[in-house]
Amino acid sequence: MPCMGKSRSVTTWVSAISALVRLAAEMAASPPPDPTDPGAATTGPGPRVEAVELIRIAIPLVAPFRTSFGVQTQRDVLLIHLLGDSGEGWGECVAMGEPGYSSEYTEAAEQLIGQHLLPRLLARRRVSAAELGGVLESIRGHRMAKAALEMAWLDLELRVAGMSLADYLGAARTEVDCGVSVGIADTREQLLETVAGYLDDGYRRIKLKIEPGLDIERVRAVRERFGPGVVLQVDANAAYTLADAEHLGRLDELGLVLIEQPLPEEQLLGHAKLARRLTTPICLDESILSATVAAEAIEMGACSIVNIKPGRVGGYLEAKRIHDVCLALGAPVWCGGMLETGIGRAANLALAALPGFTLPGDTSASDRYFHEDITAPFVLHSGRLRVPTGPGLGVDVRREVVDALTTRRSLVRPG
Ligand code: SMG
Ligand code: MG
Repeated sequence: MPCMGKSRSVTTWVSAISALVRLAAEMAASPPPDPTDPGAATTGPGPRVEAVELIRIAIPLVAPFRTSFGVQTQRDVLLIHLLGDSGEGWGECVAMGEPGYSSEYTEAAEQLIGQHLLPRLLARRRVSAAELGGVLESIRGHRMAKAALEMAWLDLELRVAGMSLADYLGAARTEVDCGVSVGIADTREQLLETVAGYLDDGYRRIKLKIEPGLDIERVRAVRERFGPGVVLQVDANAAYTLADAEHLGRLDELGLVLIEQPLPEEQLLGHAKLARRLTTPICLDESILSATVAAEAIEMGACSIVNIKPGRVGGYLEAKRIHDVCLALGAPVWCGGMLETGIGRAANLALAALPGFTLPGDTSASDRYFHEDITAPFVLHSGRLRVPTGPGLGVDVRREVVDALTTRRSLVRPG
């Protein structure tokens, strides 16, 4: 009976996928000691860190960036500067000045790092980047704070080893396709002008921020002005509810690559229900906190595409595990952005060079964000940025620029 045959094959297919998802989730929860896995393949016993500078900078944006949760006019960034017995390492915390994108924010991250994270790490003679997650496991959450430390540890460790982060993570390409995230504009005309400028710059994909009331007509205007050839997607930053499903369905005729995070962070089931009512694929950002969540979200149909932001998930090693899980499950991924300086941008480009990153990311050129960056600027060439090849993150920090932007500085030492 064809009907029974179909249901048997569907059952087999579902259980095969479930097994794969379980395996992926287990691997993500406790990665096996595989020497090709950066999480396991340490570059040595880990550096000895003698002091850590916590530096807060205020760096103005070239233009205000409005999202459904607020407007940014400058970035309040926490930088981590490790001073080790064998060299230095830099990290950047992606938390924003206010807890609008997620519950983390810069001031809290600085406090947590100084009072809870660094004391645990510095109490050990040596800690490798791969061990860092385990040492900090007893502290719940605060993934952006942990990721900033991991970035600095990776930079120091890989500089000593003479290896680039891209090679360490398993990069498959030397340059990556770049998209740009366009904030909510005051008027439709301003939006069209901004998009036109970015297309002239050569960006390969446009992401429009949306919110209720500034969505369908704005997106339609961009589609009509620039035509079907422009790769277009939208990001709601959790501004809708499931009751908006019919309204969001009006996006379906606009040929979008995806809609990013329409519902609040914790509503995985809500996203699964919404996905069944849209033809536009759902991509999750805020909701994806780990490789385990990514596997579960894909399995339950909450998303079919994942935005990977290392800061949001606790660091580059977890980001790599999410990449691996998504690749195994056939879900495309792309690298998100948090308005990073050249430090975080360098690391994101290394990640975005991994084979599963098949969609252009929010890895835009430095001049889209800042008049003057704290590293040499990343410049767009034919819509792409080059992946740094030098040891560690592969960038040198311009200390005089950092100093000029510094709003607070403290030094933490062991014991
Ligand atoms: O770095 O180009 C960037 C910003 C990309 O839109 C972007 N990020 O939800 O994806 C997102 C937002 C989070 C930060 S908004 C201040
Ligand atoms: Mg987003």
